[in-house]
Amino acid sequence: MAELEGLEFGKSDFVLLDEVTMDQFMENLKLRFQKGRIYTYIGEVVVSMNPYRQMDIFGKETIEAYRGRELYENPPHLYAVSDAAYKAMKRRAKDTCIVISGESGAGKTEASKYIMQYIAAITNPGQRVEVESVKNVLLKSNCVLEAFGNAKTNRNDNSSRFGKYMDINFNFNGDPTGGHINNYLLEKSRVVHQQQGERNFHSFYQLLRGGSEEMLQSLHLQGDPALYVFTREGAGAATSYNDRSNHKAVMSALDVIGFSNQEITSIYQILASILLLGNVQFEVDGESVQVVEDGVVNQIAELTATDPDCVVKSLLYRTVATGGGEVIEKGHTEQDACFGREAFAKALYERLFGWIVSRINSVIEVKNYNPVLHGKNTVIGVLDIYGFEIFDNNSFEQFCINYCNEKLQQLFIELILQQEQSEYQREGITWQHIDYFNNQIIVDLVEQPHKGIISILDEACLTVGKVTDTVCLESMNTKLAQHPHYTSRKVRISNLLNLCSILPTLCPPSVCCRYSVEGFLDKNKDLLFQDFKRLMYNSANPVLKEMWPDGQLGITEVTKRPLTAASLFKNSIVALVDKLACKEPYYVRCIKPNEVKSPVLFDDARCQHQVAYLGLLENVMVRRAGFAYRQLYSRFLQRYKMTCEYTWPNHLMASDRDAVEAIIRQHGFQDDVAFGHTKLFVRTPRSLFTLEQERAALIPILVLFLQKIWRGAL
Ligand code: AD9
Ligand code: MG
Repeated sequence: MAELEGLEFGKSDFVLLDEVTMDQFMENLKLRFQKGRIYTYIGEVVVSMNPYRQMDIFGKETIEAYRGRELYENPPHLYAVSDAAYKAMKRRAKDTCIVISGESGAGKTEASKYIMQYIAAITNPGQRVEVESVKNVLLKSNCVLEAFGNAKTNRNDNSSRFGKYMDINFNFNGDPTGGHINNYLLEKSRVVHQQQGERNFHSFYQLLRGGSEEMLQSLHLQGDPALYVFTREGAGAATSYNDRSNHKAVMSALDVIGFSNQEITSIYQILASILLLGNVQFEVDGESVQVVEDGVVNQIAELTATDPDCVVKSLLYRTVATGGGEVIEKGHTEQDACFGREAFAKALYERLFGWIVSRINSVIEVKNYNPVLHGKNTVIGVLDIYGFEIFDNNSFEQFCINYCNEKLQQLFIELILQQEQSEYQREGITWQHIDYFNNQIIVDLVEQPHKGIISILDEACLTVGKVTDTVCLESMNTKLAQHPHYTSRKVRISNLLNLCSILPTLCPPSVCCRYSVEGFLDKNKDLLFQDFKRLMYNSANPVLKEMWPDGQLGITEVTKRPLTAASLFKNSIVALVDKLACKEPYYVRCIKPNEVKSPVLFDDARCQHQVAYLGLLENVMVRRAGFAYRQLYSRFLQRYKMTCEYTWPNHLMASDRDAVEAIIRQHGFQDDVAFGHTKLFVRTPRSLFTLEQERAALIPILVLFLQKIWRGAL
């Protein structure tokens, strides 16, 4: 067993602080960070500091030390909470989930990888081939999804630009049998534009810098990101991410996962087509718009297995149905052509990403599962979603990401804080109410039907005629004028116009998150001309065709408006929250120690702000006033009655509650428990541990005893 930490490392659980004040909390957090103790508990919640350096606390030996142990037997670690989630799943057949939250760069994705590695390491001791292969695919999928879904931002060199929720399925042995990945709102606008200092998705640079000469030649590419409009802005951006070696890793991971050669080639052909699309230029020629250079278009046509004339046509014209049902071709303006080309590039990438995820899912989905033969199929979910972001210029993407974080924070509040408090009240346990900020008001501001921001945006998108972002902002201003968390200004600050501000809970009270609504409507409509869809559906490459099933619809058949981007996102987040809410949750709350990626700097103000918005202090208060464990009297009695002479084999007391009281008294735990109406509440897990140990020691004696009875020896 690993050594427990000495006091010089501070308190390993914030619950043990002398006083629960922000000062003491911060002092402990800082001390532990400085001493290289990056994990600290609040009960079962792990508070994790990003160390910004490699630590020797991961790997085989440490995994062994945590395997099967209880939380309080070892120093705090992600492995301990992973084990707790695994044990709950295996012993009690509970579906569990591990929710990792924190702002951008706080260490969520790294944490999720350690959790996955731990689960992979402790399962399948028999090394069964089919289980090993599932584990392998689950681990390898990370590398592929990161390549296509992550990018360098100004806050994180490897920032997740999509949300990821992965379910791992287990059989009754506790071995992984498969899994499923849900992805959320990829930030596809990055494909065509990046902010200064940022990059496009890693996959492009990997291909350009890591692809062999032969590969690049076959894709009509040259290995320099500065040559392509979509990658040139980020071509010089310094990053700790190694494109070359990661390209190799991705190629090998695709192979291990089971992508065929044709599929792998298609993936890179699509990436190349996107890069080339960025270099297509238009010019106005008299009345009409032309493509400047046919060569690039021919290359795109070759890579997408389509007809060059059709590519040109879809870039320059759109097919529309007139009121009378007549189908005509309408030439684009230069502006429309540019808009169409960018929308096409974004959609190509988004569909490619979605297809990669579903292809991985088809490999890992649980097949031939028979509950009668294999027992209950249980699940551990791991959620790693983009963190809360405030940039100088915040747009639709930040609005969605921040809404999602508010929603997850609300789930945390509901599950950890509200539920605890209301259960104590229900059970009649003396309890001092703790005030915390309930962020329902912000969630409502965004998602409420009719009055919420998403509804207002959707309404503007559905209105026939030219509704501009400014008009939509005015509509928000009217409808939300009285809202305490909404303000708006139509001012020019640097180059931003048309701002609306939301005062989120997930940032310090003095700061509001200011969004520029320019482009909101276009991004919400997410319009892609049907001509591109048809072009791709008619590709001779079956992989590409499969990604565009909606391209088979004729122009007059497309009548239903698709849901807007914000509504689709909202629906997926609501579904995610429902999914999480029915599982037993475990939390990892990540904190970023500073803005400069330093392993030694503890920025007091930045850390305190994160502690505040994550509600960690309230969490400690609830936990301290609260009880680590609770159980119905009948269940508790059944499990521990053998440890007490008054209750074994049966008790003669008036109620189960009295019998439980007898067990507690016999062990001297009176000060550590409270008796509710229907449940026993235990403050520290140590009492329970003692009972468990006694029970474990008694079981062999009992078995022997029973065997003797059966044999008639007694
Ligand atoms: V974002 O919301 O996707 O932008 P994350 O996921 O919270 O963000 P990430 O896990 O990517 O952050 O961590 C950022 C960087 O911090 C990593 O690339 C590492 O360089 C560094 N990091 C984070 N956790 C660890 C760790 N346990 N050990 C070493 C770490 N370095
Ligand atoms: Mg991440």
